[in-house]
Amino acid sequence: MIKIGDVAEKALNGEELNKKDGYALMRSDNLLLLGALADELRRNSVGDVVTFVLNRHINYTNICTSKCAFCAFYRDKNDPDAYTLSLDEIMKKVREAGALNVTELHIVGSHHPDLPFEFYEDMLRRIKREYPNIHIKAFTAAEIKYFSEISGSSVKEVLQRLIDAGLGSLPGGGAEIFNEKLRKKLCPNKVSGKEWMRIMKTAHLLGLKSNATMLFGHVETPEDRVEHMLKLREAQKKSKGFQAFIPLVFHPQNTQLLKMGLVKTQATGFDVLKTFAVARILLNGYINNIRAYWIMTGKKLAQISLNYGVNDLDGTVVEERIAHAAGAATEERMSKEELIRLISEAGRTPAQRTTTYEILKIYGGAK
Ligand code: V47
Repeated sequence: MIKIGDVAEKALNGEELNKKDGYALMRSDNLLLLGALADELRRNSVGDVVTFVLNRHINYTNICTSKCAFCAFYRDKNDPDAYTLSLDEIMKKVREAGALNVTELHIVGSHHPDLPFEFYEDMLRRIKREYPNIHIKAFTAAEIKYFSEISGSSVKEVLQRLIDAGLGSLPGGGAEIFNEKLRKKLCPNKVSGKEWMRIMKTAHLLGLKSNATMLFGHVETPEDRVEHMLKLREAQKKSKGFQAFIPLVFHPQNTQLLKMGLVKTQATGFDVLKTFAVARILLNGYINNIRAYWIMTGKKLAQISLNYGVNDLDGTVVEERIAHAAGAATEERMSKEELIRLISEAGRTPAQRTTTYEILKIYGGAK
């Protein structure tokens, strides 16, 4: 059996960890050791600065043909609470965001059966016409594949047309968990893991940066998580296009997974911190930004995760629908002041970043 101390030594010597090392880490209950190791690797690679972004999320529609078993956000066209925002309604939200001085819009929706591809191009063009300096991070790889299907264009053409219309980067959603057998149960109507990766590779070749997520705490095993992270590490060696890894804590309320009795609980704090620490240990030097999406971890655990390999706390968000449809108890927005307080009280240096991780402003320094 692999000893966790040996894996730690290997990691500290800068040796690349393999799958079995990863399994040993993820199977370990020695959270303090994992945390200390992740913290040391984080300190060596990115230092004490913890970044955040001033952003606003916009979910343009909840009407979706994909119907993933983990999702509580989607609706059928005829459901009473189904919605699709018009371009004018989207612009109203964009202007609200503009007034808050956000630098980033995070725009994702679903697989809408009727909207033409031109709707998405028009959306980007209208935003950019009024706010040429705002960064638009929009459309998951799953949406990109869907746009390619509805437009009859290749993924590359779709991405190029969106870039021409003002797309700045891709968010990391839709990755879920790469195990294809599980995906057949969880999201059979959506992009496969392999396709997700291929779309990201194409995007990176076109010069777009992207993030990568992993949805965890549902039916996956600890080994599935490790394999997911290692697939990202291998892809990153070639493309270098992933800017951040964001483990997303599964919320079961109102989902098929809960209704079918396949998931009854949510990942515990222990499990969440362990997953962050293992992500840092396996990805350090490859994807150096490990982000806590506080909407899904909760604010307090997000703050503690800063001792478990995390160096980035997402942003102001303003409006969040996906996790809240599934029972998230967090607020939907966090002020810049609160982000700064969480970070500095943890003894770290808060810094506002752009979407592409340039530092805009460093705040005061740690206590
Ligand atoms: O892909 C869906 C997840 C993702 C649930 O790249 C759920 O900057 C928990 O990707 N419980 C969308 N999670 C969110 C996302 C994201 C968020 C913040 C920042 C970035 C970024 C990306 O939400 C989906 C899916 O994996 N999700 N349902 C649920 N019940």
